[in-house]
Amino acid sequence: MSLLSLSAPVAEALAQGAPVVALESTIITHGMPWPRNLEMARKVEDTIRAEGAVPATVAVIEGKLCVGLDDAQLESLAQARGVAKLSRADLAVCMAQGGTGATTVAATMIAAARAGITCFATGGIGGVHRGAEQNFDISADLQELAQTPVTVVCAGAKAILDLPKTLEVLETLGVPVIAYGQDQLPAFWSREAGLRAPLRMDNPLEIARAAAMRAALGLPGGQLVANPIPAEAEIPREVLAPVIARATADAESHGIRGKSLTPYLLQRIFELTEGRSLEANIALVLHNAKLGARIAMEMSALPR
Ligand code: PSU
Ligand code: MN
Repeated sequence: MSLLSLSAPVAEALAQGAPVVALESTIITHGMPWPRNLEMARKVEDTIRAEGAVPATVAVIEGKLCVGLDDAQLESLAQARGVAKLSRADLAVCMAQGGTGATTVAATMIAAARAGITCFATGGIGGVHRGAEQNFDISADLQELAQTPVTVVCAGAKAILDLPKTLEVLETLGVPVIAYGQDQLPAFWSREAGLRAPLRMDNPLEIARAAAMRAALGLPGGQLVANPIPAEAEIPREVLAPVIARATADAESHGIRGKSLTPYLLQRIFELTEGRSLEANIALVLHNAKLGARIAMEMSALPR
């Protein structure tokens, strides 16, 4: 029995060595409200197709680890309630029990690597949470980047995190953090985090070559590409700072922790910005899908 359930377009593209971009599903089930989540998921897939690559949204459906969903599967996932949020720790358990769950960045990377997909586009990765020195909340996404060979295109770590600590952990784990087209690290809803990124690259070919070189050296792990949100969609850091402080304080006073923290903060920031954060989130995901497709195309064109 094959572990993965590949959609027909994904199976065909992989067999031909054509470019494929993996996509996560937690952003659909836990990151955005219905029906904007479905609209976003469809647009992201269309953006990747328009660039000439094949999208592969990953999720566990009734125990099957699906790589590539059809429109009906996408729609039922977007509408579902109480879906599990799966990471490295619980992916296999959910599959063994025949459950249904959305994959985070970590679980999506695991599925992508198994399928032979080397490029993955998302919004933001998980990182080191504020107060990590007390609560030890560090996303499993960081460990995954250290061990699974997938290039992940995001818009930087979410500004709800402790960004300097997130960069330190990524450095310790040996994960290249590459700002795309600028020196500053982008911070999800804002173009700049007020921190210099460790690395900078300016075109998809360089990023594809660096991934190939990493593989040739036998180094485990992936690369993190941080693509700044388009200027017209950004929410400046100064505007967001008090909103994040308020959302974080609310999470604390309601005792929200663990897996629920990121979804809670995203929802609270959505309310406090009257929906502006969602518009920015959608814009940055589409922007990342486009860059992810271009990187996947350069990867598939490299000599093997
Ligand atoms: N990016 C978004 N929205 C999201 C996420 C990422 O724009 O909801 C999800 C991803 O699936 C990521 C997860 O892996 O949040 C991180 O969760 P945690 O902090 O619990 O590890
Ligand atoms: Mn966490």
